[in-house]
This record gives sequence, C-alpha cells and structure tokens, in this order.
Amino acid sequence: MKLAYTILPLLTVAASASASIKLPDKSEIPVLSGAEATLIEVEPNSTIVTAQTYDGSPSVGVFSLAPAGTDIDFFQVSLNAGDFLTGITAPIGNATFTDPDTGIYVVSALTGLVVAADDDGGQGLGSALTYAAPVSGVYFVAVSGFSDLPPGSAVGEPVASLNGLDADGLPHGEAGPYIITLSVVPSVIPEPTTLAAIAGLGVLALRRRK
Ligand SMILES: [Ca+2]
Ligand SMILES: [Ca+2]
Ligand SMILES: [Ca+2]
Repeated sequence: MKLAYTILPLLTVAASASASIKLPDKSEIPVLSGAEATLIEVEPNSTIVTAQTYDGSPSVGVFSLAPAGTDIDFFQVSLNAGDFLTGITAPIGNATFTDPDTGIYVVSALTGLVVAADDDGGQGLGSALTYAAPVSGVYFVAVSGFSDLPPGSAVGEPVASLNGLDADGLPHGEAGPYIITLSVVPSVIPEPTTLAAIAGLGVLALRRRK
C-alpha cells in the first residue's frame, strides 16, 4: 500500500509536466492492494495445538479477546529463512485504540520459545512487530492481553508462559475486539520491472522541468 502512495506523486508530476508522456494503462500497473485475505476467528485457537493456520498472504480480520479475560489467539505460519513476518493489532474496543491492551508474540516451533514480542508499537495500545525468520520452519503468532506475558521481557520465555494468566495467576483481564493484520514478505523480492518503468517516468518528468 505504501508503495502506491509513493508512486502517485510521480504520476502527478509526469502528467502535469508533459502531455506527451504516455501514462501506463491501469492494466500495466501492478496490483499492490485489494487482494488481502480475510482472517476469520475460529475459537478455540488459544494454544499452539489449536492455532489457526495463516497462509502468509497479506491478511486482515477482526478478532477478539473473550470477556473472561484469559483469551489468547494463536496463528500458525510456515516461514522460509529470511522471510519477514509482520503482525499488527489495532484495538477497537474504544475510540482511542487503547482497549483491549494487546501484546503480540512470535514463537518458534523449533525451540518452543518466544522469539519476538511487542506491546504498544501499534496505534494506541495496539501492538506491532516485524520478525525476520533466521531458519525455515513453523512459527506461531500469538495475541494476548499484555500482562499475560509482559512483552518487554518475553523473548526467550517458553510458549507455556502464554497461558492467559498474569504473573499472579489471575486472568490477564484484557477483553474486546481488535483488528489483526498479518503479512509475510519473502527474503528475496523480485524487482518489479513495471514499477521501475513507472518510477523512471517520474524521474524523466522531473528532469524535463529543469
Ligand atoms: Ca483464543
Ligand atoms: Ca479470541
Ligand atoms: Ca499493548
């Protein structure tokens, strides 16, 4: 999506600088958005055994931490070494994106340990992280209440620590709906030649203005 925003100003410049420059047809512009898959919450998904399968495509869905305050939502994904996994939560239980206060975690199935975690890197008290897989294999993404396993000290902890309970053995207490966005970008990104051509158009137009 951000790539598209980058391109648009270039196209505007190209269009205003010279009417003789042929802009690409819509069919020539790579489709960078609009193809997101929808994630549908299927409980129980609160352990690695019952984790929902995530296929690695750009995906978004509305999930929730259940009212009991002990809910965790797990996703299972296969990554190749070097793949960049990104997970973002946006709490939508209130208008300021602060409820529920989520934590997001990545767990390696190989080691059973938390390998990445974030608390408030997203909007409001939402969470956001990107993780580069060091080795190919199965990984899990978990979303829980932040006090289930405080994200600041979560890396290296066993996945069993994600149990829906805080350090005192009480429910983590976070409940409510949140938007989850997941994506995987491969370690080697093929150069989009059409995109390069469009960018070239913009550069050409800028040069002609001088
Ligand atoms: Ca769950
Ligand atoms: Ca849930
Ligand atoms: Ca948080």
